[in-house]
Order: sequence, then structure tokens, then C-alpha cells
Amino acid sequence: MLKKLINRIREGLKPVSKKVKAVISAMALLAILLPSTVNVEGTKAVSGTPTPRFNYMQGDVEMLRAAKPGDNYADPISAQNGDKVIFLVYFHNGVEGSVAHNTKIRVDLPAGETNKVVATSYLWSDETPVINDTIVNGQIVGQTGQTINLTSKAKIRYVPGSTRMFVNGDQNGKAIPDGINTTNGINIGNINGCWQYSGYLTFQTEIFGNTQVTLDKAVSHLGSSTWYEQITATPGETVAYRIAVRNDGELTAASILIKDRLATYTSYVNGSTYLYNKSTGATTGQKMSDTLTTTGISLTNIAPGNDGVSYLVFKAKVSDSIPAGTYSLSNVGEVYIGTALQDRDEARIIVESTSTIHLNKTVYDSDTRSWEKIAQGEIGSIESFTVTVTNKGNVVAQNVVVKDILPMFALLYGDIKLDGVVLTATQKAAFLGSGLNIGSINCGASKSITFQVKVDGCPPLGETLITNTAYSSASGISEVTSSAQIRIQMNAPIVPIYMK
Ligand SMILES: [Ca+2]
Ligand SMILES: [Ca+2]
Repeated sequence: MLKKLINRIREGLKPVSKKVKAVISAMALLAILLPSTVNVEGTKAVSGTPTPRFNYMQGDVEMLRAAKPGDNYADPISAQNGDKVIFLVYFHNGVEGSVAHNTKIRVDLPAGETNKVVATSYLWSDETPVINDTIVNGQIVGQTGQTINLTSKAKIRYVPGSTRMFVNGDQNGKAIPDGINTTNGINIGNINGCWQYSGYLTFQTEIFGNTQVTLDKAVSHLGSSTWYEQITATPGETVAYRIAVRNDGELTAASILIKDRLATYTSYVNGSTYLYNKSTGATTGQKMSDTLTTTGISLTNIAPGNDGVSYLVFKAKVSDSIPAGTYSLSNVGEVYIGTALQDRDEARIIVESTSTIHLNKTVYDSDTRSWEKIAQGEIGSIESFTVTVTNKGNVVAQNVVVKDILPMFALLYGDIKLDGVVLTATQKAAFLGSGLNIGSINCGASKSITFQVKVDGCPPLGETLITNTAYSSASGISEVTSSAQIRIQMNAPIVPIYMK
């Protein structure tokens, strides 16, 4: 009777009659009462149901296949960016009378970008070890896992809510929770042994992925840690530019080329380009070649998101001889993949160029021992003059010309010196005639010409002011003048008082 009962339990699937239930109860009671040897036999009878086993029988199909909508399931298949791909997982517990409790199915999809998706399937239960394929007579049915050959690099992702289970030829299926791509897989419940409990799981995926490289250009004063779209700079100032490149796509962007087009009146500072990104570090940077403003700088790749963000920082100098006026100078950064422009952005500097020279002429007053605008002289005295040209603008004054017209009663006496250097005869003649070009004067700097005159001739009676005027001009700067005077007092001879 016991043997018959065990067979009955092994069949397991058929409804258990009242009579059998009674027998089981009796047997359980027997197990308690019987000696241990018999007890072992009895326990075997209760728990010794057949062990389930999946996907091994003649007629079992390939465990994992895939297809684009409308195609037949196959392995391998081809797909491209934008395609939907449906995966099909087959399960069949071939041991009649067995139950595979908590049957779980898992399919691993690659997380990264690839040219070839290789997916792996797993099937296991409380009673069965993990299998990856249908294996009949030691041979994998079809191909292991699933291969999807892609036309270009892309990623694959699961479509949430897309898993369905189809049992016993059901064509509608029922929804299964998400989780098939997780380590624990998805629990499809207890699977009994026999063909009518076999079936399929399907789920959808999509092939996706692009690169989307953007560039942001900003500018700053040296030493500042804040970057701006626009700053005000002075002529001659060196400013810093920053080009930030970011990939907002899903795939790594390769063959990146970054170029910068400098504005007029700005010039690249050699040796000033540094690259900062996750690999080079935030503080040190990596020195780059001086090709940013010519052939450009190549970056191997830009990973998606924050990981790939790269900065190129470089310096440019604003011309110190920019003509007078106000300028908006725009530098444009460009990023290419290969030769295809991806994005461009500008940063501006506003430059106001003021060009002004100041002229100051003085005469040496031997009474006060200082340089004054007026000094007392007399016939035959030697008087010293200084002409000083100062650049009061914010750009270099170019081609500064100075001249001096000696007035009546003042005769040149000795050499003329420019910043202490004696002028040649030609230079001397130019200074006293049409004008002497003394070159350029930097912002805030000065040049001085000194000379002496002898008071000569016959001024009228009374006070005479001998006015000596100097003139100066420069490229783009109109003429300015400055004068200094010698005061002369001429008196008629006093009547001699002669009494004898
Ligand atoms: Ca396969
Ligand atoms: Ca910008």
C-alpha cells in the first residue's frame, strides 16, 4: 500500500481523493509510532517527489532568442540604433510529477555601449541549479545566450512593464513584474513538470544611444575664479578663456577636435593652454600644444555626463596699441567630431581704448631752484627748459612727435638732450623745426627733452615775457602744446647823479 501511495504522491498532479488523504494521515501517524528504520522509509515517501529539470528533453527549443517586431525569433540577429528588440525565453520542466518551486528567470543585458550585444539567460528554481541554455543530449539547442549585431555603437535597455508570460500555448500572455534583468531575476512561481506547464517569457528592449557634444566658452580676469560671458578688459591686459566641453548623449564621443577663433586685437599667449578633466585633475591640468587657435586640439574621447566634462583653459593678450575707441571683441570656441561641427559658443571682452598724451614745459628758476612755468632772466642769462611728454591714455602712444619754436630773444645754447642723450644735428633741426619723432611711449611713461637758451637781443623797455612753446602729437592723437616763460625787465639808463 505504501508503494502505491508513493507512486500516487509522485504523480502529484491528479486531485487527491478523500481516501488517499485518509491514508496519508494514517501514514503520518504511523511515522510517529513506527521505529526509526521504518520512519526513514516513511519520510522518503512524503518528501521524495521527483526532482524537476528544465529544458533538456527532445523537442525543447532554444532557451533565449530575440527578434525585431515582425521578424522571426532568431539568434543571432542584427539591429541598429532606434530599433526595438523583443527577447523570448523558453522554459519547460520536463519531469512529470515534479514541481520547480520559485522558478526564476534572469537575462543579463550589457550596460555599456557596444557594437555587439551579448545577452545571457539564467533559469533556476528552489530544486534546480542554474542553467543558461536548453541542452539536449549534451548539445546546446541553438546558440547560447543571445547575440545582437549592431551597425554602430549603441546601448540596450529594458522597456519597463514589458515582461509577459505565455504558458501552454497561450497567445495573450499575462503581465509579469519588472526585474528580469536584475541579479535575482524574476520569480515566475512554481512550474510543474509536463508540456502543458511549459511556456515563454517575453520582454522588450530598445537599442539607443547618441552623442551630443556641447561647448561653453567663458572669460575671466587672471587670478579670478569666476567665469563670465563678458568682461571689461583694458588694452594690454592678459585675460583667461575657458572652453568647457560636455557630452549630453548616451554614448562616448570620440575624435573630438576643439578650436578657438581669436578676435582682432587679441593674441594667443604661447604655452598657456591646459586641459582639466577627471583624468588630469582639477588643480594641475595637463599642458597642451599651442595649436588651439590654429589646427585645434584633439581629445581622445568625451564620456557621457559629468564623467567626461573637459575644460581647456588658455590665455590671450589684448593689444596695447589698439586704436582709440570702444570694442566688443568676441572669441568663438568650436567643437567638432571628426570634421563635423557639433557646437560653438562665444565669450566677449569689452575694451575701451583711450589715447591721450600730456605735454608739460617748464623753465628752471634759479631763485627758487625749481622748475616753474615762469623764471626771471636778464640779457645774457642762460635759462634751462624741459619738455616732458607723458602717455596718459591706456594704450601705447606711437610715433610721438615733439617740436619747439624758439621765440625772439632766446637763442639755443648748447646741446639738446632726449632723456639725457644728446641729439644729432639732424634731430636737433627736426626738434626746432618740423618736429622730432621720439618713438612710442608706454602707458603712464614719459620722455623728456632738455635744452638751454641764452637771453639775447634788445627787448623793449619794461617787462617782457619771452614765451617758449612746445608742441607734441602722436599717431591718432592730435597736437597738444605747453609753454614756459622768461620774464625780462628792461630799464632806461638812470640819470647819473654827478655833483662835484
Ligand atoms: Ca540563444
Ligand atoms: Ca559663452
